[in-house]
Amino acid sequence: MPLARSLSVTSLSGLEDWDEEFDLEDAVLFEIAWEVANKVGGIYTVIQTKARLTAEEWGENYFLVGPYVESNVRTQVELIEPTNPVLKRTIDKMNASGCKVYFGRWLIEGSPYVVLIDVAFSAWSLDTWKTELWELCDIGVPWFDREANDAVLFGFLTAWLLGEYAAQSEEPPHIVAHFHEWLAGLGLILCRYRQLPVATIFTTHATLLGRYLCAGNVDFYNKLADFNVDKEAGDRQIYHRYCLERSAAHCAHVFTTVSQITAVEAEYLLMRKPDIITPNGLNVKKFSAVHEFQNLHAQSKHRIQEFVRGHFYGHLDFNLDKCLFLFIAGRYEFSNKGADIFLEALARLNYLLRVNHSDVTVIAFFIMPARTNNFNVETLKGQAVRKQLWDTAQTVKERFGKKLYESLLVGQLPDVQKIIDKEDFTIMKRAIFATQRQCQPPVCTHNMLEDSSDPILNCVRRIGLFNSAVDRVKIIFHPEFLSSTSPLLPMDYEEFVRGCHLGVFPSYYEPWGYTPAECTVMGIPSISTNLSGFGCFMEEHIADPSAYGIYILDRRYRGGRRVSRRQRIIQRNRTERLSELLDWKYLGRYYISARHMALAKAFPDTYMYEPNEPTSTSGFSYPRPASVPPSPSLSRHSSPRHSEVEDNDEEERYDEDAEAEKDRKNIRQPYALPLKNKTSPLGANGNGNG
Ligand code: G6P
Ligand code: 1S3
Repeated sequence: MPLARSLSVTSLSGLEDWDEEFDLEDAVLFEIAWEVANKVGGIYTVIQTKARLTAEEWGENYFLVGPYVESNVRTQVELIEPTNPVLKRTIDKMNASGCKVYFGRWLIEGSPYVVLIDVAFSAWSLDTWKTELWELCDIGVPWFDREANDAVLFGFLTAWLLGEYAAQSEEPPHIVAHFHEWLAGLGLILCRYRQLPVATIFTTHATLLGRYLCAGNVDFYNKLADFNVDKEAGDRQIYHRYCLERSAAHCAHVFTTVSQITAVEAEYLLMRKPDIITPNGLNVKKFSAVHEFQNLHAQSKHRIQEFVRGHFYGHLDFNLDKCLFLFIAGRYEFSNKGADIFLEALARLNYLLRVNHSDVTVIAFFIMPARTNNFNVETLKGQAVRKQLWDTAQTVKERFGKKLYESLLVGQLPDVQKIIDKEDFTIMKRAIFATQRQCQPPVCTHNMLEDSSDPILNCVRRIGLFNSAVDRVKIIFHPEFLSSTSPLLPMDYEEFVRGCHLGVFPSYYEPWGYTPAECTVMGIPSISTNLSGFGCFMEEHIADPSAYGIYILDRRYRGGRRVSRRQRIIQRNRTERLSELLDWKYLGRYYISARHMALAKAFPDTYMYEPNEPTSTSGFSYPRPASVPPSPSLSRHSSPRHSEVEDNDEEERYDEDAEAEKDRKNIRQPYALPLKNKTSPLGANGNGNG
């Protein structure tokens, strides 16, 4: 019998002390998800950003398994011959038996290997496999549920892959298979049923029932303990999906979810308490110079300002330098993502700005994809008019420059009365006439297919924010994800976020919430809620989140405060300093723990798991910044001037550096703080062995 190996991970308090004695040499890791090389939502971001760290740990023995989607493969995957001889035999065997399985490298950071399975090619087996599923565990999948049919095909094919891999191995293999979300869950159920030598992990990124119940106007969090889950799932015609999800959670050696709040939800709705919480990280890019990311903000902001110049042509009666850009982005779930609260808050903010005769204008962007018939004419025209004005200015400038040059050549100053001639005036007047507009700047940039029933547009109609001149809050609804090739706003999402002043994500249902986390690592302050995994995580680990630009709402209305440019710059610096907390370099340890726990449960003779390892994210706290708080209501200004006027940039930079230095001294090693609470309510008490 091989020697038992132990894993001891000191604690959350010492990043450097991560003492890992697990010998993974003969083990292989398969990570299975519908979103491998296939962008549908947030799970894609988890897998894509985590890949580099996992590939570093597992090297040649790490394989991501996902569906084969031709358009994705063409742009993201380099198909190659399998490098691992056992996997090559496995894939050859499956392909010889009527499957289509591909192998390649996913062209992302870490270049992980991917095994992509063409589920449509095996659709002829659907009925047989559905019958087997019914006979095995009484789960009947209706013919009309396309997504569930895909889940059945994907599940049987992934279980086949893992079983075949075990069969093709010469030595008994140590396989870890990590399944994400219900769509991949059936593969796990079949692994356990067939008693494959596989250590299984199931991670849920949201529960099916949670998502459905929250979207349906239910007092979700207060009634969590009272739901009749079978009935609720049946009423929503998702009982078969729910059964797949719940079985996967129960069959797994290790069950994990992305946040404490979803852990509680899972305990009530899936009836199993997660063993470990695996919060979502990001790959953080740190800049060597302090100002580098501030400069990126300024550059991106100028590009958004250009778009605004076009969108509001003929109505540009506000000062763009005093214009703040707010945004909400994500899957279009109106109330789950908090778009309803955001609109209500904007209506109130508009009122406050108007009655106070403020010279600040707030432009709120809604980036949420909906069904459309492409851009609308008025929006495209705005950008065309802006471009025409730019071209006109360039033409006049060139003619002006030429005349000036010629005059200087002959040793004369030009006659300023004549240097712009009649023709110049004519083209300039024509350009100005072109900016006349009979209608208000549009709220929506696209032709909506369901315009009359669209929840954002209906709410805008109710609160009456139609981009009129008197309103200090303007709204732009862009019902499509951003792209750098767009003729309207040619920026990718990251550039856009960098150019904004605040991300607003007042979600009601949000297991984690990548959007505020992405803002944080780019140094952009954000609003989230204490109903989102991210918000709770930050509240737990940062002594004063709002001092760092992490505003966590408890879904109660809070009024806006006047904040100067200097304070915004300081706030961005502080926010960006939190990014290491969200880096996979740090958060990846929870995935490592989950794998070790699963290996120890599945192969107890070979592996031993010591539960002194952190099994929840509790245990450290990021201190309050040493420097003055950013809010005018709390801070004392170094000079009275700051309270009234926007500062000039040179002076700001001086303050900014001093501020950063003070904070750096205070938070040099955030993880070196004493452990607050070693015993987590979600300790290592999994019940997945049965
Ligand atoms: C960055 C730039 C400054 C610019 C400032 C604008 O800090 O480095 O040059 O003045 O952004 O900040 P604001 O919050 O007004 O967009
Ligand atoms: C889910 O995606 P969503 O936007 O449907 O998974 C994400 C990744 O774990 C998570 O960040 C998000 O809160 C969930 O809701």
